[in-house]
Amino acid sequence: MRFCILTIYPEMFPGVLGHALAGAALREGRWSMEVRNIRDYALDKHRTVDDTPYGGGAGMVMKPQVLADAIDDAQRWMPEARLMFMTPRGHVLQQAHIHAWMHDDHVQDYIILCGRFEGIDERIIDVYQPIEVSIGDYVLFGGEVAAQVVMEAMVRHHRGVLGNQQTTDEESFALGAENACLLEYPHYTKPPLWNGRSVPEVLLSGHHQHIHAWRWAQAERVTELRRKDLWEAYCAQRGKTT
Ligand code: 6GU
Repeated sequence: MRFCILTIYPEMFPGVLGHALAGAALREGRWSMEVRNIRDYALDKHRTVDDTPYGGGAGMVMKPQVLADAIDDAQRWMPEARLMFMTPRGHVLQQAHIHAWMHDDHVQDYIILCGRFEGIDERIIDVYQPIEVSIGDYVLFGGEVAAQVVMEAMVRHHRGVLGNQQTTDEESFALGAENACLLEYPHYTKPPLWNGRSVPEVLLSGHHQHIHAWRWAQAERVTELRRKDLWEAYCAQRGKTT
């Protein structure tokens, strides 16, 4: 799996992805990342990448030709790559998207364009038709952190990166699969009694069927309480009444 990142802040990468499991997998070559500075495609002596918006208003807009040259260069390098543009106007990222992209065996290359300022010239979107991706309904300074969120979610699902495959498999009943999903059940570890609080008896029983049933019931309960949207989708899929 290969990523090509287009940004005016290349020093922000690999960022969090240089550490822990993702970082180890990067060093082992299980996934790779090439970071290109959009500013390198600016031709004037000040290396200008932005300009004032037509029609007036606050903020600056990234210039089309500089972006086009950066994207063209990345696409020459990765002709089959999926092009993504990080923007709060995009589709809000869901685990189902990660799942769909990861299981498309045809495309394992991704070019991720990180926007800054007020945005990019709309004609770039018209011409290149990137997948526009947001990580939630709030506004960040730019797409760099969001790109790392998308990459971490993908790297995490990449074969051989997660040591314990069961961790993702088990999530197919919690958040994870393409199906409607539930939030995670509560977890406990040693000691059995901490600060006067004990661990639910069933988890100490060694009875795997009972444990499974308890966890499932807990996952349903927490999902119904916290996330009516997920709960309704889950019930609809299972023909359950809410
Ligand atoms: Cl992808 N970019 C920015 N600038 N803000 C965001 C976002 C992306 N996703 C949520 N907020």
